[in-house]
Amino acid sequence: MVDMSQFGLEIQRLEKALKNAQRVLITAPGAADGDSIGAQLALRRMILQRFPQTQVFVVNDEALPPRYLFLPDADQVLTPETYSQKNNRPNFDIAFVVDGGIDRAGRVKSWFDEVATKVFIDHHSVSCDYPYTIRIVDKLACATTELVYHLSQTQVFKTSIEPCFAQQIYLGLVFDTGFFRHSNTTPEAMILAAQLLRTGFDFTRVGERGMLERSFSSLQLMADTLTKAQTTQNGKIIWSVLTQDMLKKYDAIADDREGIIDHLFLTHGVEVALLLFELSDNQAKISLRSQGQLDVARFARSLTVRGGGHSKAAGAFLEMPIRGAEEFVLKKLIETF
Ligand SMILES: [Mn+2]
Repeated sequence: MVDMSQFGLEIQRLEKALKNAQRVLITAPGAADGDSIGAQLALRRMILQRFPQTQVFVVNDEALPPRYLFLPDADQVLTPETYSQKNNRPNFDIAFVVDGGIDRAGRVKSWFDEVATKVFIDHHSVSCDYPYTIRIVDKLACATTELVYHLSQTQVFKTSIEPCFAQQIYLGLVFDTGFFRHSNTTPEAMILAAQLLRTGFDFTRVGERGMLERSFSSLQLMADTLTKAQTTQNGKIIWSVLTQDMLKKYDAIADDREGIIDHLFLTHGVEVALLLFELSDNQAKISLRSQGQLDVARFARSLTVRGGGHSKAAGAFLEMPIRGAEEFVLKKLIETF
């Protein structure tokens, strides 16, 4: 359960900084996902509502993935290029990074570094040495938007929960809990979702467009990858390989592999699923899912120092050609299984 009273002092300092702020920067690591984009846009709304003297800029290193363009305020998400077309030199009074640390925010990091008040809002359990001014970090929140919601209901913000704000928060909840099925799902998160639904936004659309929709090329890539899947150990291990040639064939992008591992894993009788993805001639990334018998985070770390994750979902980077990686990982997996 998220308890905001632990952040009393931080919230006081946040209020003071926002009262005196003109220009506000909001960012997040890499390409936005459902939680990070929901959190950034909801935060923007709540700041503008309570501190109308501010100008709030949401700037991400990479452009917003098309699947999120349906979200309210999606047109407010800028890249360093689109920001610079319309604005002067980036200078801000307060900057926020949400859903992950500033070290992965690409080109926006140098902008953030220069800002006097640096705010970190997150639900990951990463320890980082970056000198943030204000930290609102709670591992118990299932999504950053859950934390942002609780912040929005403190005395400082008292944000009114209207349909636009509600669906931004809701997208983060469904994204990070996988429609309330991952182990991070809490009764509190479901109660919050129910409250949000009462505002009457189109939750079917948020779920389908923001979570499930694929481009046609991505659909073909998935079909091909699933067709090439193989099983071993009486169907308990399933794996498939996705190469750069396949990406080219379907005119797909790396992001289009999202969700394929879930289809492999949700095959009847499967206990461990493995997807190997060719990054370049000599580099591969693997994704792993497990029902729980095999700790795939530990397995990933046994392959390389560049491996890790959770016991049921993990990944690793391997410095080897894709077919070599396939042979290496599969052999290790069968030995460990
Ligand atoms: Mn998140």
